[in-house]
Amino acid sequence: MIVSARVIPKHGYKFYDRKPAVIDMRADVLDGLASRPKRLSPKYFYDEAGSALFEAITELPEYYLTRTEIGLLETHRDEIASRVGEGVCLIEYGSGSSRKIRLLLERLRPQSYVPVDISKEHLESAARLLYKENPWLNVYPTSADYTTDFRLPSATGSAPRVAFFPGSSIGNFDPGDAVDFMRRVGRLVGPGGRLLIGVDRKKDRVILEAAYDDAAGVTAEFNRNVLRHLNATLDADFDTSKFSHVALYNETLGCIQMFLESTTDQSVRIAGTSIEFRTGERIHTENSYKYEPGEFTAMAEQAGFRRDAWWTDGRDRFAIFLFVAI
Ligand code: AVI
Repeated sequence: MIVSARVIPKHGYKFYDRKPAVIDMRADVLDGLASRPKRLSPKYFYDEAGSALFEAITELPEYYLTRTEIGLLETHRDEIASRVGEGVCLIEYGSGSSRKIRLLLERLRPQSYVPVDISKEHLESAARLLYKENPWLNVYPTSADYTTDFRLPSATGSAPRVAFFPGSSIGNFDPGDAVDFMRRVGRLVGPGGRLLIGVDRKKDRVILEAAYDDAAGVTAEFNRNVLRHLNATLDADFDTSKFSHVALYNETLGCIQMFLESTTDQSVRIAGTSIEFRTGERIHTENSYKYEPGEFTAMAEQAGFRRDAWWTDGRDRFAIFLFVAI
């Protein structure tokens, strides 16, 4: 019998539950709505209906982000693979349906793939499907809150680590939190480990505002769906027809800001508490920061990375960066 000199752990498929902390949604929502200006965390967008609406957003003609990033991954996957090397442990943050990683797997031939997501059920089914399609790959879905420290499955062994964070989801953090997040990623991948990350670039406000306020009104429904989610989960009685969707590019901050604006004076009950709204009053629901390549590179450097390579599209809309942890 021939025994390979290099022992690669082989477990096929294994689910890891890192037990993400359960948030007190009631307290968090009431606290946000008691703030001035009122705010709701974007994490409440993503119930089942919200996740489906987000998928629909990614197909919209105005929402160039997803298709531009996919184009970049397709065009540059050979170079990405040759820089990253084979046999790595590939960790995807907020993996969702693992759609984008499929573009890289054949070229990268990683030793293991660790999709990390807070939702257990969706993570399980998406990871099982990916394993079925790629039986040569160790797939270790890990349910964890990636904005906090979490342990990688021990089965990933000593393979070099590569974190993948596509979709410009980094833009939904405030810049200081984005640097803290990347510092955390740097600790997880260790010196020499890598971060492959997609970032939406600054551009003309007309293009940006259309991407977040599409003609078909899908983003408006996505925004309003947060109120439906509160109605279902916190026994609230929001009338969604009395809130309009607002998406504005704040040039000073370099971010799209989304709001729900009350179209009338109204009172809403949430978990037994009354919240008053004046006509024109807004709830801030999301920030989506846009970065120039130099600006984002400086943030990654602050977090302890150096830039190895980066790629952008012909219209300078989106960028993918490959960083190495120092
Ligand atoms: C998930 N995230 C990167 C999206 C974005 O573009 O900031 C969320 C989104 N909000 C409205 N449209 C899409």
